[in-house]
Amino acid sequence: MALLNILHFPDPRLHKVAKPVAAVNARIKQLVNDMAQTMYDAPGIGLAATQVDVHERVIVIDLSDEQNELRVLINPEIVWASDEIQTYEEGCLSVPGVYDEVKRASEIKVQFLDQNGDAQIIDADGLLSVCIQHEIDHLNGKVFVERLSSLKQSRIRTKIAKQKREQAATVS
Ligand code: QAP
Ligand code: CO
Repeated sequence: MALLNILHFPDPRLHKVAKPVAAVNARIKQLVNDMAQTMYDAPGIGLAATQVDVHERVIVIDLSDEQNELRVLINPEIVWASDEIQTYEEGCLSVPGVYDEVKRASEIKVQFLDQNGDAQIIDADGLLSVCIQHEIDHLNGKVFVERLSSLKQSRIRTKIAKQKREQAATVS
């Protein structure tokens, strides 16, 4: 297992569209293990392969406090979404320190392959629904801040640039 490097917004590689996984083989299983370890180490509740510069359609999610309920979604497809919308304050491992409210479908039905390559279909609502939609956005090259108003996006870019300058000045 290995910890992977997480790309940070506004890295242009976060805008690449990920390709479908052709076969859930040993290489993909290794990627899943490394992504899970990277998410748990952060810690975070969701990570898409795009965020670790692998442009294949793989997501890991674990909403549990004990980090013992790993969900793996390969080639996820939203096959149904509710008209009802929910608002959730989202964050992202690729945009540390930034949290803001995003509106998304309340409930979704998602089809995917699990880590054994078996087809699954689940209904998700609440935080799981938000998290799956957030991570599928990553696979499509979209970061949650790009769903905010352009004023908010420009404030976030300014804040990140300032953090980067301060970090550079603080390094021992
Ligand atoms: C995506 O996000 C998500 O800013 C997963 O300093 C978030 O795991 C989906 C994190 C909220 C739905 C709702 C963020 C860790 C982790 C930070 C994460 C930070 C440290 C974010
Ligand atoms: Co994210």
